[in-house]
Amino acid sequence: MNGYCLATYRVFDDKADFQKKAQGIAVGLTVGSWTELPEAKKAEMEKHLGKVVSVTAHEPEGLEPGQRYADIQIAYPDVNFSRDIPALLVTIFGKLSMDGRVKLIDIDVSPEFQSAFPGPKFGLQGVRDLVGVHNRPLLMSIFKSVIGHDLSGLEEQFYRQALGGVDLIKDDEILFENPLTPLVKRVETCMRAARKAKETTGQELLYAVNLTGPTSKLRDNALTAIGAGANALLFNVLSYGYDALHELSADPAINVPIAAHPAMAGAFYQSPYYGIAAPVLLGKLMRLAGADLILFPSPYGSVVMPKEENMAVRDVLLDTSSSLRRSFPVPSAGIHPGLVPLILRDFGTDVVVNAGGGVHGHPLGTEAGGQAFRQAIDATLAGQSLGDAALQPGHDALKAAIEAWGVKEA
Ligand code: 1AE
Repeated sequence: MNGYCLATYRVFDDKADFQKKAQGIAVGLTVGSWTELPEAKKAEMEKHLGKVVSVTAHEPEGLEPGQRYADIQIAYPDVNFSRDIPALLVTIFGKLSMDGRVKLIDIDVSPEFQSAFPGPKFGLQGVRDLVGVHNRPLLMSIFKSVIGHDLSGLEEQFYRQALGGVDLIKDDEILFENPLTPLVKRVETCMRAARKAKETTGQELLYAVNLTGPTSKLRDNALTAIGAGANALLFNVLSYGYDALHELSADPAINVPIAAHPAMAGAFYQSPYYGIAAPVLLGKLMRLAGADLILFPSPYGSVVMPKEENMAVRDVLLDTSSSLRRSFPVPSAGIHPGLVPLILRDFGTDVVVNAGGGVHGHPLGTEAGGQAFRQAIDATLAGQSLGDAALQPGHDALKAAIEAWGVKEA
């Protein structure tokens, strides 16, 4: 519908008249009241009135109490809100998010609304270009054991990760500005380690430093990090809000990719009855706000997102029908080399394999951790089982990883 943003809700209610409920939402979140308005006023307010697009009830015979629901789609006139994500979210799911068992399960913004958002500055292709890798999934490693470590500890950790053949290294999301590893010194130290590792590996590497601090200082801190040599940023989007990400990603001076961390996402998407569905929360809104890489739990690791939901997030990030650049999916948490066949089966090659413990916890050390992942990726792309690949000469790293963590073959 031209000039309207669409929101779809799943509303659970054992008794409600869902048509009436839908009308209540459409009117309540737009003009406030309708039937009581005089005819002349109605004509004037018509362009501001939300419209019920569809109501699909799920109420088969013998339904358990608490399971009766309807999917309700409402169209909201663009003219009611400014072209920013806070205004959109407050309109479509502000007060409503607190009004009973209702979950926002989809959003379709109008082309006019979307035109205010450039989306990811680099996107999947741009990130591939920066690291010079086009024919395989990328590999990212996460700094672990960072709190309480000084710069020399961090440098050694960075160097070991880089030697293992990873394409990206990201800060742990819980590393903030601190006296032991302050931002500028941290970036300088890590980028020095990256250059040193490149002498051996010949490989380009992105370091996503954690962009933190009060909202009013984010831009300055990003520019300071970039000035010190940072070639990527990590950002805890949900604790700041999508608009903070949008401001950063749309800023021409912030000319490095931004990786969105999903910290706090579980508070929004996990309940079937409340919150915002993962494909909207970690998919559509993150891409719209400009995240180049998006981390989210996988269906196989230590923090698990149901498979169907996970594939829906993937589909949103890789959807080529959008005019926005694609965002790189980064299924994460508890990933080890034995999961690589599953990740590649479900995501194909346009994925970033990402691990912290699965790199640093490798029995032969951090460097072998990266190597084991690269060997697992190469073997899977070649159609070889990890068990067979591990027996090949030079594959001790993969062999040790499989002995430690096992394999889940696709
Ligand atoms: C879903 C985010 C995962 C993350 O940020 C993280 O640090 C994972 O660490 P590992 O791979 O589970 O050790």
